[in-house]
Amino acid sequence: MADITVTEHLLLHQKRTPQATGQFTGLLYDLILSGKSISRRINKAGLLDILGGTGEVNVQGENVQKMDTIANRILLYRMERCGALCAMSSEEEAELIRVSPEFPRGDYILIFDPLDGSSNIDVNINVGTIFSILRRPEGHSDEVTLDEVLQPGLKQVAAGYMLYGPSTMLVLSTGQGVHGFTLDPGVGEFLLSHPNMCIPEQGQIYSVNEGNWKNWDAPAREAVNWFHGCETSDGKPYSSRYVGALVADFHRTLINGGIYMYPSDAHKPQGKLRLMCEAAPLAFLAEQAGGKASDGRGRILERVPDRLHARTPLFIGSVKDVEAVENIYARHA
Ligand code: AHM
Ligand code: MG
Repeated sequence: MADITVTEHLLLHQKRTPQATGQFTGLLYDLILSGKSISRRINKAGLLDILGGTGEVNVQGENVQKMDTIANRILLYRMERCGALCAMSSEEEAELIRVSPEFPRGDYILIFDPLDGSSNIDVNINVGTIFSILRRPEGHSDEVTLDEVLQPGLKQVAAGYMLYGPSTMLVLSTGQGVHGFTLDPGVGEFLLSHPNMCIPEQGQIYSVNEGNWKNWDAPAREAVNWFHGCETSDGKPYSSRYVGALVADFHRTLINGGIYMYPSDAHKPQGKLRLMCEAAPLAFLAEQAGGKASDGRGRILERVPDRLHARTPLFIGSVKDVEAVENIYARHA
């Protein structure tokens, strides 16, 4: 099984899709190549003087890390030239990026968080790149409009992430289940290591930044409190785990089950996480793996963003754990 490369996997998918032109496969190929370049830089970050901040603050009001900028540039440079895209949106860029007319343009739109969890990088803890791929609606004029990009997560044609951890992994869904690939650095290829990933129906772990407790409203407190009192099937209390890098906390949840929560709070009334480049792609993966993703009151994938950097509360993971939270929010409606 570990002999199947991601390229072979993508070509198989292309063969099974009669209308495929190869544009989408080419897009994913270039995205994966960008991920390998980022992974290589991260592996050597402590040796290359690329740790720490740049001194700038990004569009999200967060301190920009040097590696944020490097990962963003790697993705923008390669993906603008891939021939499959008409537009891109990055967590690090305020505006929509339209592919320059000097490059061939395609039908797809790429949304990404170049380096999620980047405040962890100085302490050598997991970070990752999260991506979402949309198709441009038909019947458009030449210039891509913002309205064409502001699509609900349900419309994603693919989503995934590259996790730069003890191993570099690619987790991908093109709408036919979720598959995980591990980078073999010796051969420079991602090999299929986790076919058909499924989230257990109920987990044993809850993941949330409890430092925000005093700023939460009643339903958020009640939801977290519910997991304090929750027991696993063998009568043990739920464990608490919080890396502080969504991509890493989600990856654990995808494999082991449980729930990741980032509710809104008094300082972040819309929530912290970005709908288009963080919540929607992970919600797509969660649902494809048999799990659930909610903003407490409804399905993340049905949320229509009103702007590129719209934020949302997020509750994601095992079906039963996310339903428990939704029930609490419904009682407070
Ligand atoms: P980032 O994309 O700039 O790294 O910000 C998002 C991160 C998530 O990865 C993580 O889950 C969350 O912010 C942590 O926030 P907090 O430090 O408030 O717990
Ligand atoms: Mg992020």
